[in-house]
Amino acid sequence: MKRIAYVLLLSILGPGVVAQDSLRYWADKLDKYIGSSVEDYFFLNDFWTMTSRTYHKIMIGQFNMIVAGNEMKFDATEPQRNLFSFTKGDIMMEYAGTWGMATRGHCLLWHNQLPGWITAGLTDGVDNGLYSRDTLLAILENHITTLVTHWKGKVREWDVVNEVFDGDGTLRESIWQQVIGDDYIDSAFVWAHRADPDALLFLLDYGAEGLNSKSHGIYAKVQELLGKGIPIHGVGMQCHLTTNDINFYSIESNVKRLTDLGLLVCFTEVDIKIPADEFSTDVALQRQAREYGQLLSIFLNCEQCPSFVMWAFSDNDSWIPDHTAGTYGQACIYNLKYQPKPAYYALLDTLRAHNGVNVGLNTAASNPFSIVPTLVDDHFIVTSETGSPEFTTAVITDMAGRQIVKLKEITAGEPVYVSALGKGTYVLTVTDRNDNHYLMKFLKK
Ligand code: 9MR
Repeated sequence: MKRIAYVLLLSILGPGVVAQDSLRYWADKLDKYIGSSVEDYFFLNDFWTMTSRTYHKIMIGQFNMIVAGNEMKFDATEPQRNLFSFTKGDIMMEYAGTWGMATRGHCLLWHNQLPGWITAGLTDGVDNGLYSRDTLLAILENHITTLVTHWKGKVREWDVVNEVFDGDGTLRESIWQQVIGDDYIDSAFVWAHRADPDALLFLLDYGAEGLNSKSHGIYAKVQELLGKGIPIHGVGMQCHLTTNDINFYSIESNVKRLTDLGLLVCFTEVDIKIPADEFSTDVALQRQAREYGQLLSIFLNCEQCPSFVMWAFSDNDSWIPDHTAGTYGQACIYNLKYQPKPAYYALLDTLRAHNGVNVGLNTAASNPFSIVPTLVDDHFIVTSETGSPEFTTAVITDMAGRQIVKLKEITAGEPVYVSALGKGTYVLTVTDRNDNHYLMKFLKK
């Protein structure tokens, strides 16, 4: 019954729903995947509401990649030993197929969202002897093989091991680690690869986007795995970030050292949360927009980075408010009512810029200054539709936030020359006498 409703909904939405000039449109042109996690609510229980219609319109219109938020995890897929349940995951993978989206599979192994029959092997977090190493290995092999075989050819990227590190870069003492030992990671990748040799296999974690103890531990581990010939293809950076607290330079460096090993890097659960005392302020929303754009640019500048996936696209569906007891929120690119936020336009403009279109970051929907800078080869001109405001500075930074050029006292309408700018994507920030900032992202060819 629910499946019929689902097919009907899709036919009502119609093929025209795949939007032009959307995130998806520009990402497709760059051979990149941009996506979002989805929750079963909009697939199973809430079909006929306007919200659901809006939700699917955005999902299909803006994204070319999908990941199930919960439905392919251990507790959802094997609630009882060797009794598998694939229905919800199937619906989502089918949806992806219908709408030409690529998929991520999340996740084969984690310490959370395990069924009770597995967690029964721990007492107060410590191995209680219920399972021997051999038994738990057999359980894990069966789980991984069954899932990957079931979705063979349908999942592009599997999150094989999720959050297996502690903050200090050592392996987390999960049930897998305690009962099996550290080599459970090696085995997990081998089994996944055997079941679908074409799937790309990832190790992912949170809080390890930049250079820190955890990411050093991950770096050492993936080097070790590669050295042993274990079939791992990439590292996932979850990117649950906080506004005003992101070191893009550090993230870029970490991406580089991992891709230098020949690995792929995916941004797999992006959101940028705002503290409650800054909710809905222009300053916070504009800053968040810049940050989304910067993160996306790091991704777009990286040839070995295929997928940029957000953990929900609307503040209405985000996990952040619950998880932080309301002290943070507004982390997504659409608001509670599914209206695009400045962050959405920042992603759109960043994608346009990487397609060679020079665009102001503050597009019609969010441009407070009516200033239209244009960058032609070695110079740019800042003009204003509202007269000729005076500008104090123009600063050009690269996508890691490093300042490349700073110019003082620029005048509206007059060309400003920027020589010595190498090829790449930059952000131009122009500040007027009232300390209003205008930002433009551009590609120097
Ligand atoms: O989005 C998921 C949320 O609905 C669940 O309640 C939560 C349970 O831990 O898991 C969320 O997804 C997590 C993801 O699987 C791994 N990284 C952190 C995500 C947010 O908690």
